[in-house]
Amino acid sequence: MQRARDVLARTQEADGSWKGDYGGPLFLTPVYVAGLYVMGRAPDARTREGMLAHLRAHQNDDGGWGLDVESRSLVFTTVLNYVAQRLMGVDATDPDLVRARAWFLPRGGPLGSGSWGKFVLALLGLYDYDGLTPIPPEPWLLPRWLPFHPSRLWCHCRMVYLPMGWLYGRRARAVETPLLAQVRRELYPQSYAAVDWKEARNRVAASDAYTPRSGWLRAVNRALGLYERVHPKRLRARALEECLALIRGEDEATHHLCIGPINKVLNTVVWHLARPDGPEVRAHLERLPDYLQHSADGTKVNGYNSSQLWDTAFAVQALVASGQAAGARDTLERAGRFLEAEQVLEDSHQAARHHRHPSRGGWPFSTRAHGWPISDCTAEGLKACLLLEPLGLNRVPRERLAQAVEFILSLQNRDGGWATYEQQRGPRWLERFNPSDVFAGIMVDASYVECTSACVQALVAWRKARPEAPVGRAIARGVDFLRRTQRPDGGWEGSWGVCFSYGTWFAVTGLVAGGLKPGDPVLRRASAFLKAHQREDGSWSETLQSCRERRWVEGPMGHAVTTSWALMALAATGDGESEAARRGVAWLRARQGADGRWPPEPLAGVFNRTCAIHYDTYLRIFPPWALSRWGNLMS
Ligand code: LAN
Repeated sequence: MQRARDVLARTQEADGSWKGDYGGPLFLTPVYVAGLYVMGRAPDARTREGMLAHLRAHQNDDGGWGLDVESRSLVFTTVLNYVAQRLMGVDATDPDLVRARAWFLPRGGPLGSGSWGKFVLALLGLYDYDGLTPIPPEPWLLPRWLPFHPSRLWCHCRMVYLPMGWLYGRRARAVETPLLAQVRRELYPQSYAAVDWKEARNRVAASDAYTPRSGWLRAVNRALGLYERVHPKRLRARALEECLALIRGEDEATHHLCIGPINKVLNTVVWHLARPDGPEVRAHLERLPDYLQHSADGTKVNGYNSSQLWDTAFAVQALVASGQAAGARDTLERAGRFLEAEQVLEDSHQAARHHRHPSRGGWPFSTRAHGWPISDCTAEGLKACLLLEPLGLNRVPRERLAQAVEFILSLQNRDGGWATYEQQRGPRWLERFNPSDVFAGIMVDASYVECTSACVQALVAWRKARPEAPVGRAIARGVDFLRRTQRPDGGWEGSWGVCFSYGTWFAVTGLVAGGLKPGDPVLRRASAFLKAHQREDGSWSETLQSCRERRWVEGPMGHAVTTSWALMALAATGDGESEAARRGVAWLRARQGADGRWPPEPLAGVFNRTCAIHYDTYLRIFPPWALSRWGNLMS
């Protein structure tokens, strides 16, 4: 544990945070390259070399690219990464690109791609807008009370479809170049002129169809197709204006970072077309490099501008849990400063006009500048500050801690749980209209086990520090949500980590914080669930396939992060002294290297059930945290 703590201390940034690679997805880099190309730009030489190396490193044996670095090939990412490499100057005769073509051509090329791929290609003029299911901007003009008003979509989804609507409404398209003309000839199994675009709208290769298009969605698409033929010009102009105003709102609230890498690129392209060389474009270009990550496996576009706040809050908790905070005072002091510096202090400008929830008091996943605070990031930030308080290392003033609590309370859903950035706004049936093909659960921000547990834990910690705080009812409702979501097998499904081990760790920790005692049937079932999935060698192992198939799927090896989650959950249920826990701890200890680190293993993060994402600090945070939980129980 001492060596593990030293590793954490050594890898802290000067600003007190932990900052690392947040890669994994393989659809972000090509969108970035395509966006630059539409603007007549290209990555600088170092970035270009790094990106090419990254794509080479992650091409699958069959010649394609997966949705992320670990998954099987999709047409979506294979075609986009092929195009990105061509745009960065790789020749069509390059053997790896020849292999890629051999993979995607029999699957229809762009015609088989998931819908976002088709959109990006349309932007480049490599796919006809007639072949897209319509994404008109007009829904933004509908009355807000409608259950399907776009402001009710999950913020990540609506912030991607917002610039898409503007670009679609304008049929925005890159200036044609000889290179684009040539690439267009390479992409299709038949001649471009012979493509039946209407038919192409409904086509998607089996590899890309994770979320099937429902009858409901197909009906809406048909209706929108008819609307597109008759849409009034004046209405379109007004809708485009509304979209542009909302895009400006997003840019300003996020200091031009935008909520994520996709709308970051699309918004930049929007401004390039709306006001070429204007101040908006300049402001955007300055913030583009924030998303770039140069790593051992090349250069990639990160999934977020960073995961700093999240990692720092966890690092603090792991260090304090180890019971020897004294030895890590400097590290914790710096972390405390970082937490202080990144809390959001004000609501964004005209929040309601821009469909934004008030943000004062919240913590984002990354940095204050990002401007989108999240329920569980706020909860973990608050928990960390409250742990630092008795050590004299908390820097956040009382009233700002109270604002964090207010922020958390303002996000609780009617079902007692917490979603991510907002209260649930849309009905669950909106999921039937998910048009993305490759992702699940992108339409509605509904309650999650992880967010709910984190908020319950934070409120409990707050009540311990300030016994007069009126948070009892919120806690009780959260606990009730956690109870209700336990599956018959005793586990909980996680959404943002792989998968049942993550969900169960959160659920159990929240329930115990909320007052459940060892011996409670809920905890006994959870413990039995975990024990049933322990491997011969004492470890636990879960892969991304767990999230996709919604049942526990093991990999060939034990994973230190999965084992840590399982061990922490077991300890919380009261089974920390069981034989199962002993064997798990022994495995985890034996796996630590002489340098204090745990060796690399498959990605432990996930989103929207299908895409893996890398959390750089998890292998440094969770194993020592788990070991110390166990150590404390034993002493
Ligand atoms: C994240 C990153 C952080 C993550 C946690 C805080 C860990 C989680 O507990 C709540 C959900 C959240 C905020 C989250 C949601 C989905 C994100 C934003 C991501 C996994 C990072 C990238 C991903 C985003 C959706 C990627 C772009 C793709 C789309 C489908 C829009």
